[in-house]
Amino acid sequence: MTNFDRLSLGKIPGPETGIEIRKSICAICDPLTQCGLDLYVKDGKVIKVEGSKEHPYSVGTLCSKGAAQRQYVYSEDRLKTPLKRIGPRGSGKFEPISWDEALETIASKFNQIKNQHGPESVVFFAGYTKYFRPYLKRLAHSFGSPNYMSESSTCYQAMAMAQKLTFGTPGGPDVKNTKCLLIWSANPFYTNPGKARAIIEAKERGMKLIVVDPRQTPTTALADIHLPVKPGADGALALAMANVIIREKLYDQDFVANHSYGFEDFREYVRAFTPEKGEELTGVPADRIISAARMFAAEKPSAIMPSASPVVHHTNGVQNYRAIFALVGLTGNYDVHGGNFVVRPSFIHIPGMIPTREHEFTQSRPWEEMAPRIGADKFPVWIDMVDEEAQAMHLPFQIRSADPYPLKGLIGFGMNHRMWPDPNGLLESLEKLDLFVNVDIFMTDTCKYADIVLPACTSVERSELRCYPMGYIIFTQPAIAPLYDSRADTDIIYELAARFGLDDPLLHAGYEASVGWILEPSGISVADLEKHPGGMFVPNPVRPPEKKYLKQGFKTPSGKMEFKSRVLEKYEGKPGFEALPVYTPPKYSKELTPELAHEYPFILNTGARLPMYVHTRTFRLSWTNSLRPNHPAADINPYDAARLGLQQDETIRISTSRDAIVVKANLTQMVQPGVIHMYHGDATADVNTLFEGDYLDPLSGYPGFKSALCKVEKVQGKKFNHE
Ligand SMILES: Nc1nc2c(c(=O)[nH]1)N[C@H]1C(S)=C(S)[C@@H](COP(=O)(O)OP(=O)(O)OC[C@H]3O[C@@H](n4cnc5c(=O)[nH]c(N)nc54)[C@H](O)[C@@H]3O)O[C@H]1N2
Ligand SMILES: Nc1nc2c(c(=O)[nH]1)N[C@H]1C(S)=C(S)[C@@H](COP(=O)(O)OP(=O)(O)OC[C@H]3O[C@@H](n4cnc5c(=O)[nH]c(N)nc54)[C@H](O)[C@@H]3O)O[C@H]1N2
Ligand SMILES: [Mo]
Repeated sequence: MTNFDRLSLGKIPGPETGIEIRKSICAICDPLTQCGLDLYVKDGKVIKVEGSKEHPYSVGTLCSKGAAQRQYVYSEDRLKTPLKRIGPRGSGKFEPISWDEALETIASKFNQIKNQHGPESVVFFAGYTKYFRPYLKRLAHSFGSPNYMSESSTCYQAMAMAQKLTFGTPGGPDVKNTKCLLIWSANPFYTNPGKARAIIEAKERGMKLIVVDPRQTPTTALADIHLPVKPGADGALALAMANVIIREKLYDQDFVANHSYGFEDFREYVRAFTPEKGEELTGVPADRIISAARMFAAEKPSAIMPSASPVVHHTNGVQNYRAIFALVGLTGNYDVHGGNFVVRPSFIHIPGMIPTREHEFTQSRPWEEMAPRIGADKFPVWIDMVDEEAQAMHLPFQIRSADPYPLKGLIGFGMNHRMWPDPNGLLESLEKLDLFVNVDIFMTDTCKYADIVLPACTSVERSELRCYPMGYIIFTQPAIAPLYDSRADTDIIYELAARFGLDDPLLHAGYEASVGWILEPSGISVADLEKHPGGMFVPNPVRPPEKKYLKQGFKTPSGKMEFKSRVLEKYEGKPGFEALPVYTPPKYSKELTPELAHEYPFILNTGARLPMYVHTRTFRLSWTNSLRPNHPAADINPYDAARLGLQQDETIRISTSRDAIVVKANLTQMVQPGVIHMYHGDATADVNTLFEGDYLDPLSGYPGFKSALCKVEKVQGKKFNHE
C-alpha cells in the first residue's frame, strides 16, 4: 500500500490526499440545536462527517441524525430540477422545467392573483427550517400579503403567548446560574443535546432538578423529583403547587404586592386546588406535589424550562402554561439571574448577546396596511399576542370557505401536510388553489400535490446565519456546490422578489446585503463572519441587567405581571378565554366526554420525540431507521398490553372517533398505563389522520396532539398498512 493509499483510506486531510475540512452546521434537526460540522470534502463531495470540536454548543459531538448527514445529503429522493405536475394531484407525475420557466410562471400567476383578488390571497409558508424565515416573511409583506405562516402554528408561539399574557416578555431559564430547575415537559436528552449537556453540568454543581413528564425519560431519570402528570392536566398540577406555595407563605410577598395584578383573585381560585385535589386531577401523589412546590419556592433562584410543544399540544394548553408561569412570578424568579431571565432575541428566537434589526427587517409593512391574517376571526388572541405571523391551522378552513376572503395561491418552503391534524383534509383543500408551489429538498408526499416543485439544497450546500446563546455567531459558507440543479431557499426568495417587481430596496440588494443590514447594530459585518468559517465569539457581548421591569414596567396592559390577564378580561364569559388561568380538562377526556371515553378508553399522546427521528425527515435514512427497527410502532405500558393479551411487536389497530391506523405494539414502562404514545410524521402510519382538523386550543389554535381518546385492538393476521 502506498502512502497515498494509506492517507486516503484514513481520509486524512492534506495536500497529498486533496481532502479538505470545511466547516458548517447541521440543520437536520431542531433549529435551536444545530451542532458544528467538520465536513471532509474531496472533489466536491462530502466523504466524511465529524462534529467540530471548537464549536461551543456541540463541542465535537453529533447525534445519530447528524452522523447520518451524508445519507441525508446524498439521499436518492433528492429533488434534482424544478418540476411541473402533469398527472393528477398526488400521482407524482411531473416533468422537468427550467428555473426560468418555473419562476416566471410563479411570479406571473401570483401577480395575477394579487391584481384580481388582492395580495392577501397568496400565502407564504415555512416548514420547520428557520434560517430563511426573515427573508420569506419580508417577501410576503413586501408583496402585500399578511399571510406569512409557519410550523410555529403548532410550535413555540403558544408557549410564548402564555408567557406574554403573564409577563409581557418571555424569559428563558438561566440554567447555568439556577439552584433549582423545573423542567416542565421537555426531554433534551432526545431533543437538544446542548441543553442536556448544560443540565448535566448544573447537576454536577449541585442544582436541584424537578421534571414534569407523564413518561419516564432520560431527563426524569436525573430528577430529584419526577411528577408523572396525566397528559393535559398540567394546569391543575401548577395550581396545586401554587396552593401549597401560597398556603405555606413561601411566595415572594414583595414581588406579588408591588409588581403583580390579580393576585387576590388568583389566591381565591387556587384555594380549591389542594394537593389532594391535585392528586385526583393529575395522578401525581399529593406528597410529591407538596415536596416539589416547597423545593421550587425555597431553592432560590429557581427557573422553569418550558418546551415549545407538549404542554401546548392540548386544547387547554395556553391556560395550563399560564398557570405554570404564574409560579415564576409567585416565587419572584422572573427576570433574575438564575431565574427566568429576559434576553432579547438576536435572530430567529435565539438570544445571541448582540443587538440586531431582525424585527425591523421582517415587518416591512405594518399590519394595519394589510388585510386581516388567516385565523384572525377564529383566534383573536393569536392576533393580539403573536406579532409575527398568521395561524396556519385555519388554512384548510379558509381555503374551503373563502371567508373572509378567498385564498388562491400558496408557496411553501418545506411544507409538509403531515404536520397538521387531519392532514388529508388539508391536501383536499389545497386542490382548490389556482397555484400551489412547494420548495423542498426531497420529493415528499406533499410535493406530489403541488403544481410546481422547486429543488432546495441542504445546509451544507449554502450559507446561513446562526446565533448561539453563549454569544457565538456563524455565517456558514457552502462546503460543496448545490447538488444537481438545486438552489438555496434564500436564492429562490430573492429571485422571486425580483420577478414580482417589488419596490423593496433591501430585497433588491440581495441576501448578503440583507444579512449585513440585520446585523448592523451589532457592529459585526458579513466580511468579519466570512473570515471565521467555523463561527466566532461576538466581540462585544451584551448581557442585559436583571429586573428590567423595575425601570420599564411589564409589557402587559396593567404594566405588571398578570395573574389575571387583562387581555383575556375582554372575553368575559367565553369558555377557554378565562382571565384567570382556569383549569379545564382537555376537550376530549374522561371528565368532559365520558361517553366517548367509555368507547375510547386510552389517552392518545402523539409526537414525543425519538432521538433518531425528526418529524418526517429521517425515515428515509437507513442508518437512523436501523435504530428503531420495529417502526411504525406505538408505545403501550406492559400492564395494558397484558390486559389486551398483547405481546411485543404484535399488530394493533389504534382508532379514534375519526379514523384508524395499524401499527406494532411496543411494550415499554416508559409510558403510563392508560396512555398510548405514537411518534408522528411516518407516511406508513400517519397518526395525525386520527385527529380532527378543528381539535384546537381556542386561544392559540394549536392542535390537541397530546390528548385525543383512542381504543386499541389486537389485529389477528393483519399486516401493516405498507406491507
Ligand atoms: N430527535 C428529535 N429532536 C427534536 C425534534 C424531533 O422531532 N426529533 N423536534 C424538535 C421540535 S419541533 C420540538 S418542538 C422539540 C420538542 O422538544 P421536547 O419538548 O424536549 O420533546 P418532546 O419529546 O416532544 O416532549 C417532551 C416530553 O413531554 C412529555 N409530554 C407529553 N405530553 C405531555 C403533557 O401533557 N404534559 C407534560 N408535562 N408533558 C408531556 C413527553 O412524554 C416527552 O417526554 O424537539 C425538537 N428536537
Ligand atoms: N401528531 C403530532 N404532530 C405534530 C407534532 C407532534 O408532536 N405530534 N409536532 C408539531 C411540531 S412541534 C412541529 S415543529 C411540526 C414540524 O412539522 P414540519 O415542519 O412539517 O416537519 P419536518 O418534517 O421537519 O419538515 C418539513 C419539510 O421541510 C423540508 N426541509 C428540510 N430542510 C429544508 C430546507 O432547508 N429547505 C426546504 N425548502 N425544505 C426543507 C423537509 O424535507 C420536510 O419535507 O410538526 C407538528 N406536528
Ligand atoms: Mo416543534
